[in-house]
Amino acid sequence: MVRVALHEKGFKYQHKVIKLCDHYDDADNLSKEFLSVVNPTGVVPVLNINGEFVRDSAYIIERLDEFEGPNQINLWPKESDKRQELRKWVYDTTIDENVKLGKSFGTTIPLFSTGLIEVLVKKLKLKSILNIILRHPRKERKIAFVVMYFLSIKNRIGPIAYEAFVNGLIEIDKNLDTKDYLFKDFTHADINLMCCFHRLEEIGLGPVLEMDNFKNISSYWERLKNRKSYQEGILGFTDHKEILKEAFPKNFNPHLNKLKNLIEEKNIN
Ligand SMILES: N[C@@H](CCC(=O)N[C@@H](CS)C(=O)NCC(=O)O)C(=O)O
Repeated sequence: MVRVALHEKGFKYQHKVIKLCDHYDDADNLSKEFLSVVNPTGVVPVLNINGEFVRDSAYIIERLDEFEGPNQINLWPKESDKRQELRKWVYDTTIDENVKLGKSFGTTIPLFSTGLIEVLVKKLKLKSILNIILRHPRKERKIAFVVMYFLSIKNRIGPIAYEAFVNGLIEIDKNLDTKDYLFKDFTHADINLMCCFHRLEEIGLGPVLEMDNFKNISSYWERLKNRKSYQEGILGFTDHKEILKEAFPKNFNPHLNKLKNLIEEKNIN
């Protein structure tokens, strides 16, 4: 999300990819330096803006928008009532730390991605799991990684997210009835949805975005994919095809048909 925002604004930036503890044995995000200097909560992204480490993607993008970039685009409106409305959408479509997983549209996505994370966690050495237990500052993530390592949650956890996911799509579709983007002009909330939808495609849930029940979502998704920032910030950057193939063979996601049925049941059109 932050990379897409940087490209939308046209900023030049340096990036450093670090090794996360759910992917790698030699985790950078649990190192003493990372936890003491970069981010005490042990997560990415973090953006160094003029010497200040700014954390949490939603807050980072709002801060970034205070600067005028070469592309002269504003991702946030000026008026306070519109900012208030956008803030609601932004936090609804990201991993908001104050919301229980699976209770907002944004927090449903990591639950559907559990299959991917579990494949990675199961490859870790036992020593790395002990490192997570000892050092990870986030209790709920620590527990999730340990359970994924010794047991399996990938098929059980998705259903928790069904309701908020479907309601989120209904709400998004409704909002697009008269507009090309959620708020007429492209904003921070559209960046979040670009990333959520991209992840859904990666994990085999893309077909829900094409359903006839949603009149507006598939053309909106096309519009998002046609932005240069999608190419530059997402497609040109991520490369985890092999691991996706392993986690979701033939791009099959076990939740797809259940979600489609639920959408049909709600008789949305
Ligand atoms: N609310 C945070 C969530 C950040 C987050 O969950 N980052 C994940 C990667 S997408 C992470 O750092 N995971 C490593 C870990 O939990 O140990 C944000 O939006 O920046």
